[in-house]
Amino acid sequence: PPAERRSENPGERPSDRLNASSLAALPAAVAQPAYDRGHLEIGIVHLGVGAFQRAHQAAYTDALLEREFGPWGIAGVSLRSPDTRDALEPQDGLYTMAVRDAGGERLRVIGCLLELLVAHEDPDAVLERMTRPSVRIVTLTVTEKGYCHDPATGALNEGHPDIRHDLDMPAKPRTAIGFLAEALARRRAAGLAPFTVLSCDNLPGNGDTVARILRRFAELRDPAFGAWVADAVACPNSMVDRIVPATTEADRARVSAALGRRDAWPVVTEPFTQWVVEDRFPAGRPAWETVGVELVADVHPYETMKLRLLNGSHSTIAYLGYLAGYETVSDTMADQDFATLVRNLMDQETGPTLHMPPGADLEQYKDALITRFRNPALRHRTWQIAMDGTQKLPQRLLNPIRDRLAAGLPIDRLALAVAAWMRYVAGTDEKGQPIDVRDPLAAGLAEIAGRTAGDPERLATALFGLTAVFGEDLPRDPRFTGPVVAALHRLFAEGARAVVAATA
Ligand code: CS2
Repeated sequence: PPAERRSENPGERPSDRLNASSLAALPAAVAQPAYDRGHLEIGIVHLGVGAFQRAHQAAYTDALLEREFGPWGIAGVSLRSPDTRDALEPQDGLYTMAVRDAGGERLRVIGCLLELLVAHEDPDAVLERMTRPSVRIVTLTVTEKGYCHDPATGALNEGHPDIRHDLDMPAKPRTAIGFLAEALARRRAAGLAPFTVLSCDNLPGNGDTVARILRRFAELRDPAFGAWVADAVACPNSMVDRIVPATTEADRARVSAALGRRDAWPVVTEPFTQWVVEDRFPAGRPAWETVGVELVADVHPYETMKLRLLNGSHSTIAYLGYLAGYETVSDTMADQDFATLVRNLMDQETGPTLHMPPGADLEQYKDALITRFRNPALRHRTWQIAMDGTQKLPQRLLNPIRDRLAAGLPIDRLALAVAAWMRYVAGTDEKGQPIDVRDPLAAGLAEIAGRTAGDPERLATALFGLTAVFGEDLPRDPRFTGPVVAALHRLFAEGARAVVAATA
């Protein structure tokens, strides 16, 4: 819905709205911050203030402030869309987090988001916050495509039009990378210590990735600056996990009714939450370990476990479930054949590629995932997860495929998932209706779909040509292309339900 519907209600008075002055009147069942928001300083700038960050990183920092007050308020930045700012500014940055499962719903108003900025409207304001001495961390959830990189190699895409723009006009950046670089350059010039850059996106080695991209970008601006960034800026890796579907109108209505005043943009999530972070914060950090964050030396095993088991299964559910006509993850998982396929995918294909993190139990982790995917209180749309497949496939499905092929092992279910993505980006569903394919490469995907006109062999061959997705190796390996093309043939001929039932 357009922003007006979220933020403006004709005739609404401030007291009808969730905000600082209406907090005192909230029902006792709704938890709310007891700490002194008025004395909270901005210590973190967050780029990409969406539902995920509000239900994850902000929820941890809010819990921390409740235990131990400190200078860790958050300035939330949207790069382009004004929607979050328009909804939360009249609420003084306050919003409700609804934690839901079959057992019910718990509500808490989160208080650590102090202000909301829209970079596209006012880049100077964002750069000013990022160069404040009090700011010690910049966190990011800008989604995979927000890194403007080549997903297959993890290198900066130097030809990306927004990156070109940010190199030409460094003081008016458009991308997260451009903002980080300009703010760091200003801090360096002012003799201020750099902030720590903490990526919270679902990328393999997300800290290493942002470090690599940022260094290259800085080097293109000026080699000496590039060397300084490489030397001085810490970019710890992190694994983030919490399922946070897009908020619906029904969520807004239900939460507002429970509050007795309107919350234009609550977040709705599950009870499960996990955050594993490498402890490299030279400028200091909140004592997040006191509220459940796992601070470790090496995030890699956690991240691979999560990307392959959770996100790999999610993408499989998204493409196959959507094609089968299922609207949500839990609807898809209610179909026994799909549930069996997902379990077998983890048991027989993705799970065996993992080196589990210390103390983690693979069987328990998979059991918990199945329960989480089945959560009937979340309406997590298959269409939402299906977005940006070109950015997600490498780490979720293609890297486990590489590991299995290297070990000479079969990839039937993983190949079916890749074929389902291909069937999905063909752009027409099994009933002949158009699919709204959202992807940074959508134009190229549509061109390929049009040119290959539903011929599975030609469609697959053309898509394999996307080197940024499949790399140079997989398209040349018949042990990969063979099963994918075979599965794609069957998806076109028999439909997703029949193929899932036969493959499960
Ligand atoms: C999902 C993730 O939309 C997607 O691609 O797979 O957002 C997923 O819900 C989170 O990573 C869970 O931690």
